[in-house]
Amino acid sequence: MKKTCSLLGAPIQTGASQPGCVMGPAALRTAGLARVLADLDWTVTDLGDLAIGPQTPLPHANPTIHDLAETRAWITILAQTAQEAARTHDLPVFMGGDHAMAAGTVSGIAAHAASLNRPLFVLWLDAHPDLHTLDTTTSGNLHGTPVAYFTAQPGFEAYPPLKHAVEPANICMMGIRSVDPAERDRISATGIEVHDMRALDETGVLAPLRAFLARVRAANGLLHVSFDVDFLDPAIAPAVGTTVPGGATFREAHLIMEELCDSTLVTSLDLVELNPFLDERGRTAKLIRDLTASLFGRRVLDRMTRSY
Ligand code: Z70
Ligand code: MN
Ligand code: MN
Ligand code: MN
Repeated sequence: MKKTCSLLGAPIQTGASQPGCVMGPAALRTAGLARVLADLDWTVTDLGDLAIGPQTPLPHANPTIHDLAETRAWITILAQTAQEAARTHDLPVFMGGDHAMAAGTVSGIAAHAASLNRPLFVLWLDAHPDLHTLDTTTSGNLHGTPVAYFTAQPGFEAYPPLKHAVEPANICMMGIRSVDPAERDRISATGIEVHDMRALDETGVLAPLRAFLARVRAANGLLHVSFDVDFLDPAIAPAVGTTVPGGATFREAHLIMEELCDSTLVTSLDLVELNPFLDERGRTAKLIRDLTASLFGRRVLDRMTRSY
C-alpha cells in the first residue's frame, strides 16, 4: 500500500507584519509540490484551501496586538481540520500561511495524538522560538506566539481553549538566532531543547537531530515538523518577511529532511512563512518543494539506511 499524504492550504497572513503569506499555498502548488510527492510514490490528496468568514474585532489589553479575531478564527478551524487530516492520512502537510497557524495545526495534532494515547513530539525549525504570550509580544505579530500557546503557557484567554498541550520536554528547536527577552526567559523556564545557530555550528545538525529522533522512537511518539522558511539562510530563501542572517544552508536543510525521511517517524508537517511577494523567480517556493521532496523520499543514490 502506498502511503498517503494530504495537502491543506492555510492562507493566513494576519499573524505576520507584512502581507504576502496569503499566496504561500498557491506558490507551493505552482511549484508542483503535489506532482513531486506523487512521483515519489505517495498517494496525494489536495484538500484545497481553508477560509474564515468576516470577524468582529476582538480587543486586547496589549495594544500592539493586531488581527486577533481573524487569527483566533484560523486557529479554531485549523485545529479541527488538522486533527481530521491526521486521522485520515499518514502524513498531512499544512501549507501556510504565517506561523500563527501552528497554534492550530499543532493543537489539532495534539488532540489526535491523545486519541491514540501516544505522545506528540515537535521539531521546530525556525530562526525564532515563537514563544511569546499575548501579554509579552511587543510587535503584536501573533506568528510569534504559537509555541507558548500549544505548551499551555498562561495568557491565552483570547485564543481557543487548549484541550491537549504539548510537553515542553517533547520539543526540539533548531536554527534559532533571534530571541526576544521574554522568550529567552521562557526557554529557561520551560526547559525546551534549543539548538541555536552557534550550537549547530559546534555540533552539526545530525548529532542533535538523531538524539531527538531516538527519544521520539523510544516513546512511540508522533512527530510534527514545523518548518519556517526563515530557518534557511536568506541568501537561498529570500521569500520571507523577517529575514535573519546566518540561517541553515542548503546542505544542512536537505540533510535534516533526508534524516527525517530515513527515520520514518514524521507524521505531520507545516510549511510556513513563505511570502511569494518577496520571492525571486519562484526560487524559495521551489527550494521548499525540493526540501519537502527530501522528506518524502527523494535521494541522490540508493543507499543503505541506518538501522535503529
Ligand atoms: C519576534 C516577534 C517571528 C516568525 C518572526 C519575531 C517573531 N519574536 N516569527 N517571524 N516566524 O515579533 O515577536
Ligand atoms: Mn516561526
Ligand atoms: Mn521565524
Ligand atoms: Mn516572520
